[in-house]
Amino acid sequence: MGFISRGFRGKRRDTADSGRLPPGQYLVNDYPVLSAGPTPRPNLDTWTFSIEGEIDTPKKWTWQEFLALPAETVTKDIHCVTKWSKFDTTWKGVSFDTLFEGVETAAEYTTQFSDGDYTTNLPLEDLVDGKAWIVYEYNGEPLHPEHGGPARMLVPHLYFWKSAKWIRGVRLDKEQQPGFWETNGYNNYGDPWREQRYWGD
Ligand SMILES: Nc1nc2c(c(=O)[nH]1)N[C@H]1C(S)=C(S)[C@@H](COP(=O)(O)O)O[C@H]1N2
Ligand SMILES: [Mo]
Repeated sequence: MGFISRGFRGKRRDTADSGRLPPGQYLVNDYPVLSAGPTPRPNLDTWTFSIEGEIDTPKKWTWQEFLALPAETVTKDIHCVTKWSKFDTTWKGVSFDTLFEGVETAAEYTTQFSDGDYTTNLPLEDLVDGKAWIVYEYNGEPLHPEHGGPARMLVPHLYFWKSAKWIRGVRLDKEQQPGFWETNGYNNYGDPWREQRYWGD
């Protein structure tokens, strides 16, 4: 290992944006849809977002309460494990730092759960310090149902399967609980810069 010479790295940096594209990925301009099942259409009158599990008093917001939380607009590159990447996607939503304000927990892990039974797991530290959001607008428009509307996760520093669509909550876990793709052979962590696509990568 460690066979990447300075010359090789220098050459790659000459290519426009090469430093932005993780290994093995290619750029797309359109916005592919990747869903493991049908598109859920939750009723916003009964929709809630919760934080539960290892927390003394679970937190829960209705859709109206969620929209009233301080929101941010962020522009990020996203990377799907099926090898497409898309640069400069713009989203509006609430950061996990805002959602976790005042939360005390002994948990170091989390599981995100969604309408349609999709789950994905992440270390708690990957959700905080400006790394993750629950977003409800894409390019200034309400998030399309196929892309996870009414609200989805955005965790752009990991492969995009870690960004659960149709998110309904986060469970704080003491132990890691592999989610839907993680129990189907995909990597437990999913760092695109280390090409952690499959279990064992
Ligand atoms: N609930 C749910 N979230 C999901 C998925 C899914 O099948 N169900 N697919 C994941 C995968 S593999 C990717 S690449 C992105 C795709 O998001 P998009 O359809 O908006 O491109 O959503 C992720 N989140
Ligand atoms: Mo994906």
